Order: sequence, then structure tokens, then C-alpha cells
Amino acid sequence: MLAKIVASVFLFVITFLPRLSLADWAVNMTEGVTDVSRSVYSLHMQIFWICVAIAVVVFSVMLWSIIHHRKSAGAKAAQFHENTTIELLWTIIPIFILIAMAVPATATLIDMYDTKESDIDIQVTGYQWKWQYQYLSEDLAFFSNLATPKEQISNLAVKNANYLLEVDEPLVIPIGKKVRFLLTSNDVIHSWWVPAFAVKKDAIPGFINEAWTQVEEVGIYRGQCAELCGKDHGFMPIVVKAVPYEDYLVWVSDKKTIIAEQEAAAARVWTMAELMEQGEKVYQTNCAACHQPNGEGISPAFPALKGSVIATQDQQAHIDIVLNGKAGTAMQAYAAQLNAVDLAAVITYERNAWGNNTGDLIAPQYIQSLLKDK
Ligand code: HEC
Ligand SMILES: [Cu+2]
Repeated sequence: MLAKIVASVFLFVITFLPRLSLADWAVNMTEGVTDVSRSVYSLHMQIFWICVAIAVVVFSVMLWSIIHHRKSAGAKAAQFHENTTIELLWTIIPIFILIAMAVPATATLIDMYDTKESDIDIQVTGYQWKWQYQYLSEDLAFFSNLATPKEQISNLAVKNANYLLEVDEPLVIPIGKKVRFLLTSNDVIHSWWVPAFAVKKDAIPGFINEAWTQVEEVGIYRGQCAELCGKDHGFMPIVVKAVPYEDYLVWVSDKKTIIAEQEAAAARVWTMAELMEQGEKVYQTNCAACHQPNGEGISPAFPALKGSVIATQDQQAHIDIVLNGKAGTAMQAYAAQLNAVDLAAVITYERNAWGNNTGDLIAPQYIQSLLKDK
């Protein structure tokens, strides 16, 4: 019997040994890079060791009792009811243990909830399936989309080191400043989770939740949506770039210039080839998750655009659904998400890709006039 147990334990260890020896194989939480994340970590370790101590005491007493008072050794059960001393002990000791755990836990929670006196406020909005970041005092807003190429997702190419944890536009924040996040959602419940900051907060439509962080070290920190939010829940990662404050200021002004230039580009004349090229990019980033890269959709949830009535005939209906979405469906209003050039490009693309050879060119200037009327 004993030999058998030893053998199976040995087998178990042998099976898992190669995994244990992997350099980056870690089971514990990350310590993170903020005061809060470190206190969360040490709280976790404190409580973990309290649990270990309790387990050692309880199981030792149990094992000792099982072995020394077994029936085969002639043990007779003591027959008694009520023992005030024991009952007091097993009530009072756990109370002290609980208090010892509650005091540091409450202190950490109060700290996490203290969003007062922030230096920078950023509204984070969850969308199916991307994040929008709005710098409230800067009049600056943009979307952050998954950047992992489709070929890697479908196992047609070698996966990057940061597979599914990379985005086109990371959130940029300065180190040494208190950054407050106001979290909400445009559609379903998402959750914004960056383990290195110990920030994990639900983004709920119609509500604003608050969280904050103050990062000390320059670096790139990665996270994920932590609330099952539909088909591409696993494809809306979070990337935060923490940079020195001066670099942050430069980034803000550069970013604003780029956005202004992109908006100004709507005024010029765009050729079919330019719009198709830009449109394909916009489509793959924003639309392909539902309508699929080949425009065939996923029946019955997401309609095909290849050969669809709207995408091949009624131009106004096409523009309308892309700009305004369709209430009560997963089709979002893109007027608030994309600029005039990208909207015109993606509509032109849909009307001419996959054999939708309408030859229609939607001018960015026209879309811009529609956006202005809103
Ligand atoms: C989250 C999923 C999703 C994404 C992303 C999405 N759509 Fe849609 N789209 C839908 C759904 C669902 C419908 C069907 C709405 C309905 O019930 O009529 C639809 C309908 C459409 C239609 C009408 C098709 C027809 O023939 O009825 C067009 C055109 C369209 N979408 C374009 C776009 C464009 C352009 C983008 C990207 C900028 C996009 N969609 C992104 C889900 C999505
Ligand atoms: Cu989500």
C-alpha cells in the first residue's frame, strides 16, 4: 500500500517536472509596480501563510488523532457533551485570526478606493471588442484595437511573444502621477484588468466606476478584459505604456497633431485605389471580427456583406447603418468611432471588395458633411 502511494507520488512529480523547470513558470500573483499592487501582494502572502499555518495545525491534530486513537489499537471514544473551555477557544481564536486579516485588508481597500486628487483623468470605455481611452482634460480620445495578425490567430503563422497581448494604440500614462480611470461600457459588461497595477474594475453600461494607479517604473504593462463579453472577449487586450512626464506631454501633443491631420485629410480628393487600401485596413481592424475578413459574416449572428443588398445596392442605407449602427443589435454606430476618411474608405471598400463590384466611390468630404450635421 505505502509503496504504491510513494510510486504514484513519484510518477506525478516526474510528469510535472519538465513544467516546473521552465524558467518563466510561475504560479503566484505578480508583485506589480505600484504601492497598491505591492500591498495587495503582501496581503495575499500574509493570508496565504495564515491559511498554511491553520492547515498545518488542523491536519497535524487530525492525523495524530487518526493514528493514535485508531480502533485497531484499542481506542475507546470519550463520551462527553459540552466543554466550555474548548468552545470558548474555538470561537475566540478564529475571531482574532479574522481581525488580524481584516485590518490590513481594509487598509488596502480604502487605499484602492481613494481616487481623490488625481493628476490625470482618463475615461476607459469598453466596446465589443476594443477599448476607448479619453483623456478628459486634454480633448484627446482614441481606440485601442488588438494588433495580433489574423494569420497567427488561425495558426497560419508563428505567434509573437506578446500574442493576443498587443494593441495598435497603447494607453500612455506618465510615471509618478496619480492617474484616475473612469470606467464604463458602450454595450455589455467588460472589465479593465492590468495585473501589474492591481487594477481590475468592471466597465458597466450606464455606470461609471473609478480606479486609480500611480506607476513608478517606466515600462509596458499588459492586461486583458476580465469579464466574459461575447465572442471576442479574449481579443481585446490592454497595453499601458508608462513614460516620464515630459515624454508624456510630447506624446499628447504629437497625438493631437496626428489626429488633426487625419481629420484635415477628409477635405482633399481621394482616389479609388487610396480609399480601397485604407478601407481594407479599417475593415480588418474594426469590422472583420463580426463580418469576417472575407466579408461572408457568420450566419445567423453577423450578416454577410459580400453580395448583400445594402452593400451592393442602396448606398444611403449602407452609409446610414455604418454611421448610426442599428439599435438593439451588435452593429455599432461608427460615426463616433472613426473619422470621415476611415468611414468613407471602409464603405467604399465594402462596396468593391469580394466581388461587390459596384464601382461606387464614397468621398470622405461627403461623409464629413454628414458628420457635421449631427
Ligand atoms: C460586433 C459585431 C459587428 C461589428 C464589429 C461590425 N458589425 Fe456590421 N453588423 C453587425 C450586425 C449584427 C449586423 C446586422 C444588424 C441587423 O440586424 O440588421 C450588421 C450589419 C451591417 C451592415 C448591413 C448589412 C446588411 O446587408 O444588412 C453593414 C453594411 C455593416 N454591418 C457594416 C459594418 C462595418 C463597416 C463595420 C466596421 C466599421 C461593422 N459593420 C462592424 C455586427 C457588427
Ligand atoms: Cu470585454
